[in-house]
Amino acid sequence: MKQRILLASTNQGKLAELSELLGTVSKKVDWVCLKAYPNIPEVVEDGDTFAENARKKALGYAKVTGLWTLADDSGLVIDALDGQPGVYSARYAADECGGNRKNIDTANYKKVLAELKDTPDEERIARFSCCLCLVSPEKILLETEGAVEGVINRTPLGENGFGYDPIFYIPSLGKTAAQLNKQQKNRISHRGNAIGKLKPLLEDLLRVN
Ligand code: ITT
Repeated sequence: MKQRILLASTNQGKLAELSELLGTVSKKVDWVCLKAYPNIPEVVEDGDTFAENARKKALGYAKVTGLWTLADDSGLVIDALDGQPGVYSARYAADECGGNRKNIDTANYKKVLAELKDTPDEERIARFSCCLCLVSPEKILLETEGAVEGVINRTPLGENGFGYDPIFYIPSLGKTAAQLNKQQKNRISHRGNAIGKLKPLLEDLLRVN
């Protein structure tokens, strides 16, 4: 029998991406996402780390629904900004753009570029980080973390992706994340990396359950 798992996100794109990256393991899962629970109270992401937020989200929704729940949290960590925007990545420039969700991605990366205006090239080191947490309503079952290292470019480049992708330059590829297609990004991304680590662990877990 398939194991039902709630993905703690309303983002259908995330569900499709997860299912694709998990490959055959995903066929053993009956996935649902938060769209199926329109009235569920939102779990506030107020942790200090990605791992804490993923854990909090997963346990919060699992307790309310009684389902195994998978949650993720991710963001951009910049060494020269003491780890900012970090857990604030999604809303880093929220004040500057008056809460206009449509422009938030551009406002966020423009704020990073402004903050790093005087930072020399060799100190513009950054990484995207992603934490995944799978829980039952009672306990944590699996946790994984993935990251991709890069450098903050001085100008935005590329049209693909979202968020900070246009300013995240990956030296080994000679491109920003926004210049990669979906397959290329999945291969190297923090999320792809964390899901890749989850895959064999989930396979084992589903075998014994
Ligand atoms: P949820 O509704 O599922 O929480 P979200 O958009 O808040 O989706 P995340 O928590 O995964 O997504 O990421 C937080 C922010 O970090 C996101 O809004 C982006 O600004 C940034 N980010 C995360 N992954 C990224 C990626 O692959 N490329 C560019 N920016 C990314």
